Amino acid sequence: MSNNKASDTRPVEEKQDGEQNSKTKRAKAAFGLHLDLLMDSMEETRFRKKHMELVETLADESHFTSGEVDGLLLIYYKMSKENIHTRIKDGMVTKEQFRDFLHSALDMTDDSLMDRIFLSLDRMPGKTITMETYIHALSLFLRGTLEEKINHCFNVYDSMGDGVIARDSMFYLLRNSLVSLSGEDDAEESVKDMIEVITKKLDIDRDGKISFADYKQTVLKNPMLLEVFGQCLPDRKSIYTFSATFSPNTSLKM
Ligand SMILES: [Ca+2]
Repeated sequence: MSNNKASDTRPVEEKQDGEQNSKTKRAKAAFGLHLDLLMDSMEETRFRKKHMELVETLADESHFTSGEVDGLLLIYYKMSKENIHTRIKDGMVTKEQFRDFLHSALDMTDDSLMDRIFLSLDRMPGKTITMETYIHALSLFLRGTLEEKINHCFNVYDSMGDGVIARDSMFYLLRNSLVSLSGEDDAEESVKDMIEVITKKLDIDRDGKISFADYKQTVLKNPMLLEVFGQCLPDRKSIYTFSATFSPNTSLKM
């Protein structure tokens, strides 16, 4: 296939444009830029007006103030604008975009658990996430209580959805997190040793499986064990850094 046709797609007037016109062009470009900025703030105002009630509802349901929800929804809005020429439903953010966002803004880079993390955050099928899910997820990640985090992590680890983490699930989870941490592939023996140690700590009723009750009781006493089977939450440093971008009082709160 020849790409001669595609090689010059500039409009005719631009092709005829000589050096003497470059000044005008720059002025036009600058004007266009101002217009864009103006459009942005007008759009933002419209967006804010449209979602005023939702902001209040989400502020009630989350650990954010309405000002913080507002700031976070603007980020959602900006992400959704990237989809303007795609077939994604107008104004929606895709799960893939949110995944990229968690990767870059909150440094959640361990891909082995990401699918499970998404199932825990959003049981809805489909490519996109709603503003509600987005705010609830960030509320958990940035401000979640220990109990909220316990529910989330257990959901992630309970891959069979039957309320217990059996030995083979432990093996799978620990092997994955060990391989992604150390890069070593022959982790089997270390994983078996880890299962012994962890079972001793977590399996309170000694039936060989970790139930939600086992896990919750242990982690409430010893929060260090929250992410014992792999990272399901952002680390403190990323939370702090990201919080500063939408909440002006971050340093006072930490
Ligand atoms: Ca048990």
